[in-house]
Amino acid sequence: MSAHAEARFLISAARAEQFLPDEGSEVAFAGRSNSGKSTAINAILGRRQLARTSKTPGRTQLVNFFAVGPRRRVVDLPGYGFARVAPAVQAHWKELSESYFIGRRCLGGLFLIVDARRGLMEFDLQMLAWMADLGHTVHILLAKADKLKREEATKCLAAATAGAGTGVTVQLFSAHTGDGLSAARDRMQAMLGRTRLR
Ligand SMILES: Nc1nc2c(ncn2[C@@H]2O[C@H](COP(=O)(O)OP(=O)(O)O)[C@@H](O)[C@H]2O)c(=O)[nH]1
Ligand SMILES: [Mg+2]
Repeated sequence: MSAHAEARFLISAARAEQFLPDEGSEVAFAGRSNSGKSTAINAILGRRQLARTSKTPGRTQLVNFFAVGPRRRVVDLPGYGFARVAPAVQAHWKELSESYFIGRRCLGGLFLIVDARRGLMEFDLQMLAWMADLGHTVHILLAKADKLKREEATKCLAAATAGAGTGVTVQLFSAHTGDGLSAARDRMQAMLGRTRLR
């Protein structure tokens, strides 16, 4: 039985005015393009094709909202750090992201998706610093952990935990093997239960 059998797509926002009202509670997913964000959302919600996955990253600059329960949402943010995107696209990413993160009171927490083979990169660290500034809770998924040998995965987890700093939680995750799936679901539920609106 899926954890979120009732999960459904709500809207794609290309501009801040299209964001859903700041009410109820949300968990957002961010990360580099191709880090495994959409795949993680699908796995956590137990829905194969809910969030679209792609082998040609960096195209979509949309904020996708999904309902996962009454007044509970998951938000798939546009990926970042894709070297080939034009400056105008980068500026759009920044504008959309600022509009979303600054003052989003219903945001219970952010899932930051990181490719476990790469570990935390410069832009991930900038995101972490920004979220700390804004007071948003962050949980890191070291995704595609199935691509690493056990000792590499252990090292990756230790390095990311050290690099992420205090207050940030970190775990290994694989949508393909289900490794870390129940821990990720538990973390998401906890985040959805805490909001600055109540
Ligand atoms: N081996 C493996 N590949 C994955 C996993 N998660 C995602 N991928 C692959 O990584 C690529 C990018 O995934 P996607 O979810 O579209 O990334 P996004 O751009 O961050 O949303 C796709 O080819 C996925 O099949 C995983 O857990 N294990
Ligand atoms: Mg995606």
